[in-house]
Amino acid sequence: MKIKEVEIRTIELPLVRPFRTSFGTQLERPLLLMKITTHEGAEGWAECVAMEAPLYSPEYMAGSQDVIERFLLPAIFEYGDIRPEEVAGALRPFLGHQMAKATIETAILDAQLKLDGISFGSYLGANKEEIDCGVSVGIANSIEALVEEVSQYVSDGYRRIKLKIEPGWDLEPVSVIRGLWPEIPLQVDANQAYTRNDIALLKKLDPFNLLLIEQPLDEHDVLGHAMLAAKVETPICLDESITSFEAARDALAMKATTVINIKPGRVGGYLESVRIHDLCVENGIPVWCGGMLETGIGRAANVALAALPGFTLPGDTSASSRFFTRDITNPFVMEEGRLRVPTGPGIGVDIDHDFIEEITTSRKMITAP
Ligand code: NPG
Repeated sequence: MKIKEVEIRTIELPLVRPFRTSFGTQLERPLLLMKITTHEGAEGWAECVAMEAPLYSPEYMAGSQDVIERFLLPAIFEYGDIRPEEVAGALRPFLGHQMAKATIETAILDAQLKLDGISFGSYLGANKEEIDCGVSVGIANSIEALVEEVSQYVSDGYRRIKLKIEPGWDLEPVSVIRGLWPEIPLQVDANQAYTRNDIALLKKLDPFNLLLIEQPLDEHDVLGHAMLAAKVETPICLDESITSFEAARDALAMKATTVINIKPGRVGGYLESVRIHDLCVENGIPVWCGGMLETGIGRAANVALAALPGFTLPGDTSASSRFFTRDITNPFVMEEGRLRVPTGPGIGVDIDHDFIEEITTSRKMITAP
């Protein structure tokens, strides 16, 4: 496939409610959208999951756009006729920037699969038609507000609740929610907010029968996670630390993680995600699909990935309405706590061009030389 033109837009979607994590509060979701057009007449779409500021990962929107325009796209143009499976190799000389690389690979994959008439799910190896949905619940202003929000999600049908935690907002919210919903699959996510000195505190989460504690320590402290995992009963799950297949392989070898959150943007794309999935399946390690406040474009591809056999835990693959009043695609609507895996070619969703136009904050066209 040969790329003719690339459109890069920034858009900004309002969130239905503020989303607070240990690294900040978001009121809206600004993001980078990419549309590629090929000489064969195909169109491919992808969104870049990088946030506006480098608070979750070193990547950030303007940086991703810069590296895409300055280095990554020129390398793809120079490659010429390219298949999705060749994109990672073509971009390998440039270090890091997994989210930017994932965007390009995903857009090319979408275009190729549309040409071939194959859905993302079939291509990746999905064996489910629908997937169980979990929901991520931000840090609330009070326990009462948290209980109200969780009640809403439980009555919406979500099959797993993830509470964001940080020092000072951990044991109490977990014990209250567990007390009110003794049976619900429950897990917590600290986004690196603790240190090795907090092992005794994190051990106090053991009685609450949590599915897992996600990324309690710094992303570089893989050994610290192994030390923690040896001391607590609750499974430890790495997110930010897993930036590639190799990082996953090594973290497993160190016993720093017994569950893995796979986020395609964080690891450089869906093909790398499948490699990590396969590694985990071989090693009997359950995986689940993380979320980064994706619109319907990113969500569609995530839902397809989450339908692979090793994804045995519900992911952060919630309905569009969890974050947005209006999505930029046909919305993902949950039924009985599940989302249907799109079956159309490529990511398999309809793009709402009018709405995208309305919320566009910048637009740039890049034509292949
Ligand atoms: O459902 O899309 C979603 C959000 C899930 O909590 C969620 N994501 O740390 O995993 C995370 C967190 C996140 C959100 C990370 C935004 C980075 C940016």
